[in-house]
Amino acid sequence: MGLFAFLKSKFGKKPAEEGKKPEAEKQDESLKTYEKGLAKSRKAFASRLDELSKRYAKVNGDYFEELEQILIESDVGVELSIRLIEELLDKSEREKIYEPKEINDALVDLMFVDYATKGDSIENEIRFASEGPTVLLVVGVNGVGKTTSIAKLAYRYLNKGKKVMLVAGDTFRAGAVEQLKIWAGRLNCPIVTGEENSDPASVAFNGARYAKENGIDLMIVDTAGRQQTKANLMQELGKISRVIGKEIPGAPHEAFLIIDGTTGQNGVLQAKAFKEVTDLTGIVITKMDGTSKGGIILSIRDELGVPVRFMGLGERMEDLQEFDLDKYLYGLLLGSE
Ligand SMILES: Nc1nc2c(ncn2[C@@H]2O[C@H](COP(=O)(O)OP(=O)(O)OP(=O)(O)O)[C@@H](O)[C@H]2O)c(=O)[nH]1
Ligand SMILES: [Mg+2]
Repeated sequence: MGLFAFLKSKFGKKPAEEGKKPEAEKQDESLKTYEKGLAKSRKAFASRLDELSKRYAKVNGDYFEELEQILIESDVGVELSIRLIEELLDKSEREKIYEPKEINDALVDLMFVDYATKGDSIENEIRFASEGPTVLLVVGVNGVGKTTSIAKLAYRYLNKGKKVMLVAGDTFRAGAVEQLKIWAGRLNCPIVTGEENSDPASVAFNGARYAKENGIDLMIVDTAGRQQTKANLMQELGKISRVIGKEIPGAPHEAFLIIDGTTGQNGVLQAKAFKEVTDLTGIVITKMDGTSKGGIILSIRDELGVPVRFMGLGERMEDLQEFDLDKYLYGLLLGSE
């Protein structure tokens, strides 16, 4: 069975069932969030694939060229797009597939296989240390959604019964500490802050102390937005990590880079630069609801091998979803509307 058929049978509309289990309801909610959050991307990608397949009776060179263009414009990345099209051409010739719809299905299969076979495991939830506090460091350029994603992640793990605390490591931007304090108040979780313009590493140190002494399960460290081209600011991240690691062995256990999904291929450049100074364990792509270029996820995976762990599909707390490849492809290709 091709992936198209598989996704349809997995997620396609089923008649309403009485007395659904809470777990199944959660799954439905999550799928709806994907469908809604990826509406723009779906419109740009799936509708164009569909439209293309209707214009050609049989695939030919022009068809593949148009297909490549759609991939590139959806931010799948030039290199990966070219490779996908080459593989597709090969398959078409080898297996004598000339039907446009079949080719499109095969493309989706290739996208799936390409993603699923790269890099490490596909477990996306935060991996908790076997004992002591688990530390998550959150980094990224300015305005990508670090602080709000932190709030959403805190919300997620508070709901799972974890003791969560926040550390206001952005001592640089006026108002940043206040912003995180407001979130801590709303979420009702402890926060460690420092003075404006104080050394973020010392705030992180105080945070780590607090976490150890108060039996915290998850300590999330916010950091100031920084351009990947500013060497001194990038090195500061290394210092923060080292200081935390001295207090809590193995920390930071997780380091997430936040990328704004609307920035396109520049996100890939950011990821490369941040990867050099921190041991990134995951990527969170935000604002997917605001872009029609949902293919960015594939190119990030292709070029970095760092997994996308969470995806921001809107502004509600629940809109930060664990990344799920099936749901993503469903939302990108088949969802409602
Ligand atoms: N629509 C949408 N908006 C988002 C999402 N994630 C974040 N935002 C918005 O993006 C804006 C910036 O978010 P912040 O969390 O303050 O970004 P930041 O990276 O902490 O910014 P700096 O601290 O200034 O570097 C806010 O208006 C958020 O509401 C998302 O998934 N979807
Ligand atoms: Mg911030």
